[in-house]
Amino acid sequence: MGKIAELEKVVQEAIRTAGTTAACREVELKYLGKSGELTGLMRGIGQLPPEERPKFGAALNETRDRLQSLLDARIADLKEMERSAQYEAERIDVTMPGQSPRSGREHILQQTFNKIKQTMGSLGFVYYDGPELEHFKYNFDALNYPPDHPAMDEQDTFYVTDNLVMRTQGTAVQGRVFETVKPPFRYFTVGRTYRNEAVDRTHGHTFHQIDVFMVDEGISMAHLKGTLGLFARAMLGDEVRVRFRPDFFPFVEPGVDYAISTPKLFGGKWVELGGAGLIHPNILERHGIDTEKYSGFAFGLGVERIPMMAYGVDDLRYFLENDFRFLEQFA
Ligand code: FA5
Repeated sequence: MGKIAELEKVVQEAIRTAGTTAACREVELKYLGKSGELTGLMRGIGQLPPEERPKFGAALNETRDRLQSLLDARIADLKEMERSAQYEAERIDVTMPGQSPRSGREHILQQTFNKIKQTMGSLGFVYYDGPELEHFKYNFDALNYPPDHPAMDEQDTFYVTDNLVMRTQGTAVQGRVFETVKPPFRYFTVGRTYRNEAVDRTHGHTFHQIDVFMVDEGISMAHLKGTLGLFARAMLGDEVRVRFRPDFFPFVEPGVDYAISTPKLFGGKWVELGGAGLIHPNILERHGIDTEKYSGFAFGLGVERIPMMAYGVDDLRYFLENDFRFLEQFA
């Protein structure tokens, strides 16, 4: 009995000083488990006189039960302490200033492309994507440029081979479309264009153009004017005005250039946007289209000019320089 009491004290102390639940498990294994020391005492029961055995057994069982409850209570306490320590370590200070993630947004030119596509799509025009590295014949020949015509000098470009150029105008897709579809049709394209140009605030060597053209019965300058007016208002608001003046492009007859003005910007001054006209009969005939029945209009303009007019940007070089301070303004 003395041994039981002695061992009980040892185990009580071991439980008291066990600092973690893992240490408690060790105590349990060492003293209370199947091959623990307390159970070991039970094995000696055979050496006792028979009349003492029940008392000894009962005392041993009671002691083990007491120690087990003590241990269980200690484990519960420690678990609680460990959990609070973990909470404390993982605590989030909600009063700390936050770090807002940098959110991306579409480039202002991409926003403009999307709006163009939406607007022209809603007017029934089909999008066509042509290559930036273009055959000379689509960029010039198919557009009714006579050989060595000075109009080509206005669009001096980057030759990659004798027959391949970086396209100077979105109008180059016309020949590709004319070769594959028969009228009536309405198409538009938006994309990069290139010119070997002295770069300044309004001219880049790399820029973007939108080109629009349609062929149908009875198409006249009135359709051109109406479509361009709609387009300009959709892009720049209802106050925008459009002005046409005669101009020459080999692929239209009559040809015009057109400018827009809005009361809010650039003091209401006229700003040239692009060229337009009725598609030259030579081009229609070249593709076997009956010019007695069909006629068409076309217009093309610089995409950069649209956000320049919408936001009062006075230098188109900003658009391709990727300066966040500029780009972040266009949410
Ligand atoms: C043309 O490119 C004709 N293809 C437009 C056209 C289409 C006329 C269909 C008739 C029928 P132009 O060279 O004028 O035309 O250029 C049209 C517009 O593109 C210009 O008004 C300007 O807004 C823009 N642009 C031209 N060159 C540059 C440049 N280097 N940098 C930025 N924008 C330019």
